[in-house]
Amino acid sequence: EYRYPARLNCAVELLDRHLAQGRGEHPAVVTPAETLTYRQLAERVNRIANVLTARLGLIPGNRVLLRSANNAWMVAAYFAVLKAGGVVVATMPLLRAKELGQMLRKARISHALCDARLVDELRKAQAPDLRHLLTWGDGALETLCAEASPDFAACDTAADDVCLFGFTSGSTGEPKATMHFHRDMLAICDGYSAQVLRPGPSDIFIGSPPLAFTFGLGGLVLFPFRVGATAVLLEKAPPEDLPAQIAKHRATVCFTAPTAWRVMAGLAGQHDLSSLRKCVSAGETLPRPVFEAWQQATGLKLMDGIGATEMLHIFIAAREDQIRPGATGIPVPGYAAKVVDENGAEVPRGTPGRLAVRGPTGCRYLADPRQANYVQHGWNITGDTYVQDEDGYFWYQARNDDMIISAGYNIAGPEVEVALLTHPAVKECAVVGAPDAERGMVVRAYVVLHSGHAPDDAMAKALQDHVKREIAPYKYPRSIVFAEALPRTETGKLQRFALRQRAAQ
Ligand code: 3SK
Repeated sequence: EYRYPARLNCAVELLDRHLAQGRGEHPAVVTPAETLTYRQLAERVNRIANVLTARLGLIPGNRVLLRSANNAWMVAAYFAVLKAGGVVVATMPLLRAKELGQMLRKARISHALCDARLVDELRKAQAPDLRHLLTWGDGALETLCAEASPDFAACDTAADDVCLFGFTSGSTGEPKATMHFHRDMLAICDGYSAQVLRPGPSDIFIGSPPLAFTFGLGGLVLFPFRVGATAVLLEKAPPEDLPAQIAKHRATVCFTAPTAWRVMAGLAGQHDLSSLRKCVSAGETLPRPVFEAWQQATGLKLMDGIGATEMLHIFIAAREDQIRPGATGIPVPGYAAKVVDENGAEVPRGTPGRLAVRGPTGCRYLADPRQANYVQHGWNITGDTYVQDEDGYFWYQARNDDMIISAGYNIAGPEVEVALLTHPAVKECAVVGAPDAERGMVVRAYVVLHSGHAPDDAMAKALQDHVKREIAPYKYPRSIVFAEALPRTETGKLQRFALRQRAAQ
């Protein structure tokens, strides 16, 4: 299904094609600072590609670190590297010198393009292979671009040349670089986007994930560009502000995480969100109360999906007419998924087990022995526990290491979280196992309360009783710890491992 020519440069397919087909004057990128049509963006891309190759000696296969918030220069730099046959290594703006150094060394990065506002940490990073560091926003790259030609002939890359290293920190340990090909960039557009999301050229995409996270790359750049639509890029998109931005830009497609949708549901009534057509939730499992709150507030169904940096993007989801609230969905066309036991044998429908998936994209870690854990017998083992029902729908239970075994019961932490979230005092929560002499583990909930609620024993008891009413009483959190905030990764994912460590102390 995903057949591409043997020679393929994804930048040509995603960007230059629109000029060749007469869509050069359509807005490609809108930011608070500027709006670029496809033609203007292509020109900037070409100038940067000329700077990279003619001035900085970039050759195909060189790895280029990009460091920026979501803006038009970041997108142009991204496509310039792709078009020149380089390998993009996009990094989260919040990363520090230590983490940047790990990536620079692991990926043997030779070139870096960086927003001048973020360059200090990069300069502090130890990087023996880094030969060129160029900044924009301070005039350095801009000056070279002004002197460079606006034309650039794309590098004649192969469809399966690596074009992107997506770094993932996983839950702990050394960051891993996942390698993706030029054809993978198109496969996620022609798979998840074309067949589940189904956008058109008049769509206006908006959202919060950083472009360095492949969730953001796909949702805010590749998917709109594949169909010649418009991407609104915001350097900061806190959920408190996103509804106003959606209203301002008349955005039609929004990508963000469940925690943001939850906040936005509370604010929806204050804004005109009538332009919105598609609301994608991923990055973490979507609790059913959030699905319901958003539907009640806007009449729209949140489109849940599970993706992974290893798989490049979402591989299980559902079109709006296929959504079953609470289920993640069914495999995106072109992917196969099953639930397996420890030995890789498929378990009966209705039985929890490890999710295994394969399709046009998949995990290829750069020089990392953990590859053998992730890909087993040709299947990607994502680290999630799922149940598949009789109709083929996949229902998330937990990350494999989020299952809590307490007095012989198997309890999925996220299920207890969903129950807690239906209590009006609970703003956020995370449930992990805490060691216990009697029961092996007990269910512990870390709870952030909405303002105006007291974090006292009476509240803890009220929450425990509430959970016992919502789900099987043996799952209730025997231990409740009130917190001001929960630890999250730079992509906004809950760091349950940090709470597990805290619970073990
Ligand atoms: O959930 C994730 O981690 C993810 C990663 C990459 C692309 C998309 C998603 C949802």
